[in-house]
Amino acid sequence: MIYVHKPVLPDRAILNQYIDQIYDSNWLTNNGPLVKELEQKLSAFLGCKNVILVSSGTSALEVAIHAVAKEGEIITSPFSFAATSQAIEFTGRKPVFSDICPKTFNLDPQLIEQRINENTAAILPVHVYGNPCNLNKFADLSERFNIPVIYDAAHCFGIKTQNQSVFNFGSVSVTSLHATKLFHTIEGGAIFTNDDELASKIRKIINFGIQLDGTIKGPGTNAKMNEFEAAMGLALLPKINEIISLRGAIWKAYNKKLKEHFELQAWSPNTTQNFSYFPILCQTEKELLNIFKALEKEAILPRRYFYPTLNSIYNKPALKYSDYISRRIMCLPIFPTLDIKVVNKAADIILNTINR
Ligand code: T4K
Repeated sequence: MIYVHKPVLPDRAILNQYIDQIYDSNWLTNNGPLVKELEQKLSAFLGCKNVILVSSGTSALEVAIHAVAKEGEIITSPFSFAATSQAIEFTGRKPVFSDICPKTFNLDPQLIEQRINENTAAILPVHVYGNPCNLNKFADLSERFNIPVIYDAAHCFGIKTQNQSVFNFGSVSVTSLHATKLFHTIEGGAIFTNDDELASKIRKIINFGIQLDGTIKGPGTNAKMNEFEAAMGLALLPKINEIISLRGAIWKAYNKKLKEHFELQAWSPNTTQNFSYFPILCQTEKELLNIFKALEKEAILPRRYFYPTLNSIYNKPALKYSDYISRRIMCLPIFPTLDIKVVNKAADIILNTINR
């Protein structure tokens, strides 16, 4: 089976060196030495001031919401993975959906203002497939209405825009370090902020709300990353440039064959790519289903990221462009060890199926 992703595993000898350290120290979790080392290395590699490692991308979202958003409504995108709106609901806030731009697939900032009211607690845009949102427009909204922007940057590891990491934007940014991501810690996530005071608050929230003097102040949870997860990240980090370049070769092979036949995502200017996804926009949902069937026969399994749209979870009416894109979008397999022959075969099956 050729799945949409295949997790990268690090060199065993390098991983073993880190596992040996865990056995020597007998320190398994609670802000251990390997978590600290990985935070420092990620801060240097990404160029981000404060990197706080946590147990998942979802817990990163939940903690970020608790840290910066009052109770109330959070305006977000219906075109995302379930974690985005689930984190809003799980923290007791109400998701309010706004439509996306049909070219970038990101929340359209022009439509946000009409949804802002006195109950608005935050805006939570998603950089879909790693494509940065219109950062200047969201910064402007944040400043004018004095509401925080929490970026769901789950797909963005290594992306640079405006000459710096996309994680540096917003009141706070979060990413996923799940096994299916280009850089991972098996399960895991990270929170990024330039604000030292906020970083210190977040560090307390992820550790039950325990303060420096030992008193406990809510909100608090257990969202800590453990040492084995950090070991995986430390062993993988030296391979990151190779991982991105192998993905890039696959992305380019798909692009060469398919770009004339499908509409592709419009990428933000002055922005690098990490080649996490290769989404194609089919002309109709029927065409998408036909392609799925044809690929499945050859054991190639793309995914409908993201279908259905998140507003359907809450029985909210569909939004025009989110619904349009969600019904037609398909993400093709892309991972570093994917054979280019399989990529070409998948592209040929697709082209034969659409017959245009
Ligand atoms: N925000 C956004 C925008 C997100 O996309 C995500 C997660 C989050 C927040 C939350 O972050 P986390 O809490 O997950 O850190 C997968 C990932 O599990 C999920 O992390 C990711 N987004 C989402 C887009 O994709 P599924 O339900 O598609 O996972 P699954 O198990 O079907 O895996 C995808 C494919 O990968 C499978 O077809 C087979 C392959 N696979 C998977 C695993 C776990 C392997 O070959 N080996 C493996 O170990 O969600």
